[in-house]
Amino acid sequence: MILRFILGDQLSTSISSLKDFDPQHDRVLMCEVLDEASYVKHHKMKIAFLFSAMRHFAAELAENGVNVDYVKLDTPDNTGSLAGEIARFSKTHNAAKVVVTEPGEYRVLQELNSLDLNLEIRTDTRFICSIDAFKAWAGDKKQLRMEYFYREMRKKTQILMDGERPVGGAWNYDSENRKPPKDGLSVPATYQARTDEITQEVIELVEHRFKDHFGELQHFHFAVTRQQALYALDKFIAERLASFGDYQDAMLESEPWMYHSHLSFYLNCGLLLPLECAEQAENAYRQGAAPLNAVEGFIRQILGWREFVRGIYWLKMPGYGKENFLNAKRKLPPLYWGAPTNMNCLSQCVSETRQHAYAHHIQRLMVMGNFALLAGLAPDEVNEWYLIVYADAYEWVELPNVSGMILFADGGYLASKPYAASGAYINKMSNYCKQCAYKVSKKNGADACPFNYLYWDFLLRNKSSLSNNPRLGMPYRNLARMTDDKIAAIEQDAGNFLQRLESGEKI
Ligand code: FAD
Ligand code: DLZ
Ligand code: SF4
Repeated sequence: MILRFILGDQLSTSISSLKDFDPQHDRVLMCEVLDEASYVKHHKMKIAFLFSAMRHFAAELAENGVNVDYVKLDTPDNTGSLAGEIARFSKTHNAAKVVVTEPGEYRVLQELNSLDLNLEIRTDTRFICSIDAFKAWAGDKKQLRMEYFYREMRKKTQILMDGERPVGGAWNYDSENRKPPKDGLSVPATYQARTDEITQEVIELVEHRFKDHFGELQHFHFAVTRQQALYALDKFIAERLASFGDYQDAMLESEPWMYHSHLSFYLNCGLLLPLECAEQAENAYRQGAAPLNAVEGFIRQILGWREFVRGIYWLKMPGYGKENFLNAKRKLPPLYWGAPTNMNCLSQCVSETRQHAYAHHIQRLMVMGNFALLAGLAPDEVNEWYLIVYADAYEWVELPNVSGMILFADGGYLASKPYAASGAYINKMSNYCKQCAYKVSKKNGADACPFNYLYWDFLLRNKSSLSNNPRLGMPYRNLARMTDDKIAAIEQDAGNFLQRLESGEKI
């Protein structure tokens, strides 16, 4: 018999490890293990979501006549590790072979490879670009650019293409996107799944076993079955996609979901497939239900960014997590865990993250990420935070976004310049500044928005590493025109602020 091992983020019946499954002889193994639930202290909602989705998936396989061994966290014989459970069940069933689809994390791949048994690791065909194909595309390029990779993915999948040409004549309609939020926007409610008995049992387990982990469970509403996830996809296409492009960067107080899709949880654990999401968006465009700028923007996130960061992860591991181009060393301040702060934008984003294990892209990038970059927070601490707090976080997608996109820790391999911005950007794209104790219009002084002086101080501090970057020519020229007094005021405000941050004072 062959033992088919399915990881918690491989909940797709089309997963390659199930190909050629023989229902007469083969068995499936799935396990909840303490090692995976606690190697970082994941958000409570993330654990509950994954355990519930795993239990539902195993039940569906069993209903379809598959012999499944499902190990719950509290099962007495549970060895607590993936390798331990594979070895245990391989022995129990006297398996001739164990078949698994390649995991999403280097750490797990190492663990699988440490097993002393006949193991076959198969390519994860849910991704559009295989790890080898990405390596071949990257070749020995010094810098990789998502835009060119994305065009290849459009050609390969023929999504949003008219033969050889992109639909509408352009590959990218970003210039039509990213409008500030309008007053009185009425954002549709996100999909809310009913909590069934399986989910309720898991919520109680998580409350009991992981009570000291960050996060709340009250608002649990995620889809936990493929059917529910498909419904969430339909709802996004019908109700939000048309405005996705326009409000992609917009942030509003008490509107955590905006016009984003909220599908990353399902895509990353396998309940949805990337290609079907992109195809459904394309159909909406072809039927006139959503404009091209929105549809192309959404498809670019999935065919472009998602595949691109995964390719970079496997290309650059195992060293990627250790890179620290800007030599950032500051510890993660307690405000990331919910300690009170007067900075309203940070406070809003952390509070929504705690409630929902979700924040949309621009909150992750331009608020939490921008602050981490400007304050010089250490990449390993920032990476761990992002891996913990978001229900869609697995290292293959989290690490390149954090080390590459927000912290510029890879020196520009993934992004052509650091996404550093002053308070003016946050003020333009949100209504956070209206309720803030700081004044976004003030550049210096005790009540000035800290993003304003931290932005210039970041450029000054990192001059030797960044001033040659052609995309930073303009800010460095502006800096060169500043008077000595202005520079001294920036350095003094930033120095005071960072000292207070380090001492744990409320900032
Ligand atoms: P939408 O805005 O609706 O986008 C549609 C889909 O596109 C997403 O579901 C996602 O699958 C994909 N996508 C969009 N942007 C990216 C991106 N930059 N990288 C990879 N896929 C993308 N995404 C994760 O899935 N897991 C993470 O751990 C994660 N960590 C991030 C950390 C930082 C610092 C930043 C800046 C981004 C991170 N992202 C991560 C990317 C992005 O923020 C999330 O995918 C998105 O917010 C999920 O919400 P959504 O499904 O509503 O996305
Ligand atoms: C994130 C996670 C958690 C919390 N628990 C489990 C688990 O109990 N069993 C499991 O198979 N996977 C779990 N995962 C996902 C893994 O930690 C890991 O991120 C992925 O399997 C990598 O592909
Ligand atoms: Fe954030 Fe500055 Fe605006 Fe306050 S004023 S919400 S700190 S950007």
